[in-house]
Amino acid sequence: MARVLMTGFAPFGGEPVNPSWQAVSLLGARRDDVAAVELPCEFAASLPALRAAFLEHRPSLVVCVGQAGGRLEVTPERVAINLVDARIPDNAGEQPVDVPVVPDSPAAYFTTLPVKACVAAIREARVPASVSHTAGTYVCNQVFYGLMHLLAEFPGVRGGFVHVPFSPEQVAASGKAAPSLGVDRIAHALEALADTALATTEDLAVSAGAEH
Ligand code: PCA
Repeated sequence: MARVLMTGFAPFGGEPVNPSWQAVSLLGARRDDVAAVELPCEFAASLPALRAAFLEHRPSLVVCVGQAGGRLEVTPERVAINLVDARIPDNAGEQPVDVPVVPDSPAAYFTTLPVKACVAAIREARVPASVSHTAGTYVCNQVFYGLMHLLAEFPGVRGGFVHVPFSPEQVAASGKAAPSLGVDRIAHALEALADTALATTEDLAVSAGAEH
């Protein structure tokens, strides 16, 4: 039984790769206790795939990971909102606007990862990181919300979501001007995050707030 289920996403938005899945699969190959699963970047298919992976592996920790092109750092997310508002179509051509992830459910869920302790551990591993207070309104937020909604049925299982930057290869191949982080560094950060979440239930009492 894998202690940790970690998911990454398929490429989307015209990108040839998704560093979230590249890093997660690297970590899954390195660690026996991590089950790595790729989720489709599709509103309809992503949550059933996550639920099936959860029921197959029965982990005590679930970490879903997605690409946030343009972000500078590895960013554990603090809050998932019950809203989908897609800026671009998903990989199935669907572009839902202003619909809930789960009707008649709470407006938001907080992560159950100790995000501040995770950020401290990732920085300790010499990878830039900070807490994020928005996972957006696209497939990643949907999966994050759906994960926390699912875990509400499984007390004792903790989980959350992490956004990661583009990889240098993606940025170089397209010529876009954007920050990037190597897939190996991202995998290293995810490992530090998972180890910290497994070992720590109490978060650090330090500020990670933001004015905007
Ligand atoms: N990032 C997108 C969806 C899949 C991914 O890797 C997002 O942030 O919603």
